[in-house]
Parts: sequence; structure tokens; C-alpha cells
Amino acid sequence: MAHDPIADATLELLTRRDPDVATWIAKEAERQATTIELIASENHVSPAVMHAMGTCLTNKYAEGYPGARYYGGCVYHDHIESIARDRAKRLFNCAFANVQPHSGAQANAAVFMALMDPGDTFASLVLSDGGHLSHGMKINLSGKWFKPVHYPLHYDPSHPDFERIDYDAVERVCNEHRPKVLMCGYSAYPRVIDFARMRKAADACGALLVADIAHIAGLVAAGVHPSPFPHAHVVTTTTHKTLRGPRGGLILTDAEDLAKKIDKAVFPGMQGGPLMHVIAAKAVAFGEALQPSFKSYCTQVVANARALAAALIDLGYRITSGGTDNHLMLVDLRPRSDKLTGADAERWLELAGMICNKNGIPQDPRPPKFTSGIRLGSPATTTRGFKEPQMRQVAAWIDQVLAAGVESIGSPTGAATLESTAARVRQEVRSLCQQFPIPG
Ligand code: DSN
Repeated sequence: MAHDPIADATLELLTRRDPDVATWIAKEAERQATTIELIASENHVSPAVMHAMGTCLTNKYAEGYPGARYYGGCVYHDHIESIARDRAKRLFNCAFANVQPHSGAQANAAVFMALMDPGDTFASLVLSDGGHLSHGMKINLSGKWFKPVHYPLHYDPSHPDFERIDYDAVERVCNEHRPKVLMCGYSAYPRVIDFARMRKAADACGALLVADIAHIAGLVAAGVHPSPFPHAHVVTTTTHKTLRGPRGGLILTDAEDLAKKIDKAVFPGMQGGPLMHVIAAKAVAFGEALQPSFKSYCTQVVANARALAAALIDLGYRITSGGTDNHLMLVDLRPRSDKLTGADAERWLELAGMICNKNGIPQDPRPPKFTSGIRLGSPATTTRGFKEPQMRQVAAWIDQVLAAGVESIGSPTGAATLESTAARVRQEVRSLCQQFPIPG
């Protein structure tokens, strides 16, 4: 159960009314409470954010925007959406905010709709180098209706910027293809993004710069990563990763003409009724992120990611680009064992109560189903109160489990060793989680 009387009461009521669903929610609450969440895009929201979502606001249609709705009875919804918009603008220091996108992918789709016509070209990072599916995957709307061209990372290991963005290549790709939009911002990139350099490349070819800061939004809001403003024409983000809000999207800009196009593209272009209960929770999360404590949180997120990366390097793993500047890292497992895949690592670590995702590393020779890497992040563990010593402990546990896993490959006795190691670590993880409960 959560450490939160309202959540407990909610679950109790659900258990009486719908035990089928309540059982699984209770199990999930227990899973989250007793495991270490290392997925870089996940976090634990505050009880205030959680409760704002579970309110009567879900009953209401509020199509339109504050002061211009298509339904009656929206007076309080106007106040709530205005609070969310105002706080978002303060948080990111910009002039316009649309808080209605249901997700980051929908925010990106709406921005593409606002800034381009079907068939237009846009530039983004090679997707397997850390990009996102909404940045031009062939079977995503972005790749089906628009024409993506891609810029790479530096692939030469002897280059000082190995596995970092090749900004000269960005300029070359832009000059060659003259895209309407240049996208930056990524799902698995551990380094600081040079937004000014990106804007220079966009200006040189007449493109608009769109920064998708879904992963680093919290760090940007806290001033721990440079802001995309004033460089980006448009900024998109999710609200649930480092920003620690409810699951959802957000679009920001300083330009009034773009803001008008974006509002139209979100509604009625992409979406109907906004999720007002989620918008209320976004407002609450933005309010939390405006507090000084959020800066301390984000500073510790980066310190924790660095501590985990350094400990893993000491244990013989390779961290792509040599480390991290933000909340995440990509761990290349091959130096530890060429038999070790990301898929195996993800599965074995879950047995031991540490949750992560397999992830391709740049130029990965293995397919996405297996991968040579895992992606690890520190937002959720930092929310629990972990500091550097706990992150080093996590690295040691990861290594113990993966070493036992590697031993188990093709060995008759190895499976038992893996099972007992995972069971022992699972107990130790459970006990650390008890010492650092999810704040409630
Ligand atoms: N699926 C998200 C992630 O894990 O990074 C991106 O949207």
C-alpha cells in the first residue's frame, strides 16, 4: 500500500466496489514500493499530483481554451487551465503554453501539424542513436506523413566528441535537405544539448528549431540543464519524467503567431476534449517545480546519475560517451561479457527488483529486441531520497546479478546461482526500499 492515507482510502473503496481491478492496483502499488525504479523516463509523483488526477474534473468536457469553450459549465476549468498555463510559462520563462496535449508524442504531432504540411522535410537525430519514435520512425505519423532526414552522433572512437552530437553534420544535413523543421531533444542522450548551436544550423537553412525536452524538462526548469529558450522556436515536452508530474504533454513558445497555430493544431487539429483532471495535476506539479526544493532535487538527480555511471565504469562497464551530464546513461554491456544482451540484463535485474529497459547503444550490432545496452536513470530513485552511496550500492547489485547471469549461460549449475543471487539481492533491495519509502 502507498504511504498516503487518501490513496489507501481510495484503494479500500475500490476494493469494495471492484475487487478485480483493485487487486491489480494494490499489487502494482506494492511492486513500486518494493523495487528500485531505474527507467529514466519514470518517476514517483507526489500525493498532491496523484490526487488532483482522481477528481470530478474527469466528468467534464471543456473543448476549446479558457474563455472560449464549446461547452457550458467550464468556469472553474478556465481557472484551472489558466493556473497551469501561467505556471508553465513561469517555470520555463516563455510567453505561451498549451497544456492540453495528452502525451509527448501528441504534442510533437500537433507541432508538426502547426509548422509543416504533409510531405515536408524535417531533420532529427538518427533514431537508433537515441532519438524518439515521434521524430520520424517510418511507422509513426511523423515518418509516414512527413519526410525525415537524420543527423548522426560522432561515431569515431578517437574523436573527443565520440557518441556526442555531430553539430557539423547537423549543419551539413540541414544545408543539403533544407528542412522546414530541425528537431533536437532525445530519449537516450546523456549529454548537454547545445541549443544555440542547433539554432545556428536552423537559421542557416531557414528551418524552425523545435526542442523536445521530454526527458530533461525538470532539469531545464530547475536550471540544471541549459534552457532551449531563447534559441528554440517551439519546445515540446512530457510532464511525467524529470518534471515529476502526471502523464501528459506540454507545448511552449515565445512567438504569438506560432502559439496561435499550435493552439489550433492541438484542438481541434489533433484532440477533442482536454483531460481536465490531468491538467489540474499538471498545474500542481508545475507549482511543485517552482519551489526551491525542486532545484535541490534535480541537482541530486544529476549527482546520482553520475555516481551510478562512475561506479559502473569502475566495475568494468562502458558508459556511452564516457559518462553523463543529466539524469540518464546508456550502459554498453559488451566489455563485461560479449554474451550479455540488454534483453537478458533487463530480465535478470527485474528478478532482483531493479527495473530498467534494454536499449540500443549507438551503432549497436544487435537488433532492438536484444540490444547491447541498458538505459538507466536516476529521477525515481532520487525522489525516494537515494544519494550517492545508495547509487553505488545499486551499481554493485547490478554487477552481482549480471555476473551471475553471465555465469548461467550454458552452465548446468549456473541457473541455480543466478536464482539464489537474484533472490538475495531482491531481499536487500526490498530492505533498502523500506528505508527509503516513496514519499507520501
Ligand atoms: N518512452 C519514453 C522513454 O522511455 O524515453 C519516451 O517517450
